[in-house]
Amino acid sequence: MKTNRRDFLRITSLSAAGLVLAGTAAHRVLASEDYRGRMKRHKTATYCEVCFWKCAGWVYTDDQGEVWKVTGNELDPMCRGRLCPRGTGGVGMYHDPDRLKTPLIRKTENGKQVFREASWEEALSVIAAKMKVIRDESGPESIALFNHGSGGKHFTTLLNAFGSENATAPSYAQCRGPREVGFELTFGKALDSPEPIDIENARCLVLIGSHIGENMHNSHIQEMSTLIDKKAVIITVDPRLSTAAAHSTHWLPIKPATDIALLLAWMNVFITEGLYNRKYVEKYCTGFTELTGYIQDKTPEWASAITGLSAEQIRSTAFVMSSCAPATLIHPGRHVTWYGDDTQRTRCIAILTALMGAYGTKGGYYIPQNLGLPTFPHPPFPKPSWTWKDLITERFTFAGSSVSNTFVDISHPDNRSDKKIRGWLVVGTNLIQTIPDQKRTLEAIDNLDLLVVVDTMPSEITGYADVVLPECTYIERSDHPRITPGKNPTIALRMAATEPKYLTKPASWIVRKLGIKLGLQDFFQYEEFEEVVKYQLENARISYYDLMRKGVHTVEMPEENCYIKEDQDYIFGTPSGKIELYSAQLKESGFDPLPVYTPHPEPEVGFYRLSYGRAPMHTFSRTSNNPNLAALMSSNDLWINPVIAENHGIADGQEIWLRNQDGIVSDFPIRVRLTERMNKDSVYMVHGFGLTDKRLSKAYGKGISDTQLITRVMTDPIMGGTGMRGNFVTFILTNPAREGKQ
Ligand code: MGD
Ligand code: SF4
Repeated sequence: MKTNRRDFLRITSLSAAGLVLAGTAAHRVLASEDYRGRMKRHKTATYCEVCFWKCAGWVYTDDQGEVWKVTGNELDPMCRGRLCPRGTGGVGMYHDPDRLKTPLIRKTENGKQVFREASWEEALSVIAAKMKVIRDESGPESIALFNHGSGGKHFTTLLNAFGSENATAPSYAQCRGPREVGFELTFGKALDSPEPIDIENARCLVLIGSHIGENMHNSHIQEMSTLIDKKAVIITVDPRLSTAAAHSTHWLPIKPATDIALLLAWMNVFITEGLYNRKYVEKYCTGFTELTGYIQDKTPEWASAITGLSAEQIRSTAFVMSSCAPATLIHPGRHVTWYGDDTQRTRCIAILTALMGAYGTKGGYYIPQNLGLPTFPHPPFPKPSWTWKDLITERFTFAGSSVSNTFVDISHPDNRSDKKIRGWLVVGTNLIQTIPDQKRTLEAIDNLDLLVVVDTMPSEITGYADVVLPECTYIERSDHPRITPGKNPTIALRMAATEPKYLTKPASWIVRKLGIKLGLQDFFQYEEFEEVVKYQLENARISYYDLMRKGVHTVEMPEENCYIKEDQDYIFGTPSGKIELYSAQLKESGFDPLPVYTPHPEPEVGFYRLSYGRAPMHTFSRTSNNPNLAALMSSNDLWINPVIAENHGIADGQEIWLRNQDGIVSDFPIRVRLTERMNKDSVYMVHGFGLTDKRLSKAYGKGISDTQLITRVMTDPIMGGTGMRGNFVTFILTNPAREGKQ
């Protein structure tokens, strides 16, 4: 199967075969019927897969199983009965005519690589045979899983049963990882998702480069709008006048890459002006003396020269924050892999939170309550001879989860370690758009013996696969129940609302069939996945049938469990049992025990920092081709400050191309949007566009891919996160294809 050169294959219309099957799913409850009972509407419990907030909802279908709409579930605290525009548009994933429709196998025909249609039986046999060869030659650990979304859990079981624990997801090293480590080091507990932040009770909300409002996380957005209505203080630190900044009481248009200086200066004001919560700090924190000594010279005046903010702005916002404390919530951010010192930046947020006594406190960070469900019985998993942990401890001491880019490294031809990855299972993640430094990812892919991609769409990663497996959408499948920690933890059900379209299958079905072919049938002792769900719920004394009717099961907890009680001897999960302002753990491993501001590279003349973010109607690249959401926003725009545009002779609405500092030219043009909301040293675009597969009929060639231009990665030495904001671009005003680029 290995090819000398792995040509990118566009999935052509040959995959259009297959039937639309009318649904008779057994998990529906009657929603309504007309007065003669002729037209019945049914609803089926689900949770949304359009982003990872996983709001619980209802899929409405008619008697024919045709999907009508998806709505929010009133009982779910993640959405409170209202889905965001993307969630409502989720039915577009089901209806999208461009969906993958049948398994595909790469073959060479007349010296040319093409995909051919295959039956499930053949496709899974090919994969199983290749996995066995890799296992026999190099050990089962040589198979890795890249996953994102609910399919990943099914495939993790398969991988573990096979004898490998090498599973990874981009949500760590390309997203939340640094903040998990920053909080773990300081409070002894990572944050996880959903973040345990008490927005609804905050009196002051501080957003640091956090695009809340553009990045729709349903319940948090709803809570933030309540704060706006209540006229609570909102402080937004962002070089760009983001949606959140536009709704803020204070907007601090900081110079990019200097946030640590601002955060240190805020600490300086808190301590030197005696604004911190003395009682809380004395009772729960260690390292206050070291911190006090350290921040003496980190004055607002010092930070002003670095950040471009006035010393008065820095000082006065510190006073505002302290006047609302402890109900002052500094949002920890979500996509925080920016400049490679991101763990230290989130450590700053954690330290300031501790100084205000805002951890374990109403209006700050609450202590989330959690739930578990019993595991469906299976034999113990075999013990691998090595795992990702062996790689990480050598490289990134504090990584609490696997680092996807490390998996790329040990799959790459330049890997000299005895630990090698030879096969990838890629489930629900478009790695080409997701991991920065596309060239390196493609070199690693070219070096693989097996690449299996499980996706709903012909996303770019499918073009490099040896075998493509079409998964059905979340609307057509049952999955593991969602377990969500919170003030009152919840369990939400997702059951198939209709039959899978075409020849698509759910991940649960795929892993079971593949598992049987690999001789792992003992790990999959069920016929239908619903048996697993029933077992889990019933052994937790939750009625499956009740949950089918309600969709969400909530465990009411006493509110006081979420907050540290006054004078409680609370023991934190750090080695000292205290909040570690000064981190002895970092010091022992050779890192700065207190966060240090380091200047980062600046753009050369004529170049601008490439900044990127989110739009309320899209999630990464997974929604770009969704017919409902593409109708709302079909392409990204390039935000440019009018002064910059004038200097370069660029007009509003003009289409231009970009070239980055390493000479990479964008595949496609992007439309310019002139706006004063943009600072003068950066340009901005929404991530997830500029897709290159022509089968994505609504997304192909629309806008620019930020990832294509992110060739310089600033790796966080503490946990391996890939800082992506150190890339610079300049403008190309005429089509570079005419000059031989394409
Ligand atoms: P997507 O690009 O949306 O995001 O990384 P990814 O999760 O890889 O790719 C999702 C893929 O899942 C698509 O191919 C989609 O078709 C497929 N899919 C959707 N639903 C299903 C399903 O039900 N089953 C299966 N099998 N497949 C499905 C996100 C990651 O990207 C994250 S979390 C962050 S925060 C980073 N953001 C980011 C950025 O802002 N800029 C740049 N340049 N890179 C980034 N990388 C990171
Ligand atoms: Fe779906 Fe929106 Fe909820 Fe995300 S926030 S899970 S897209 S409804």
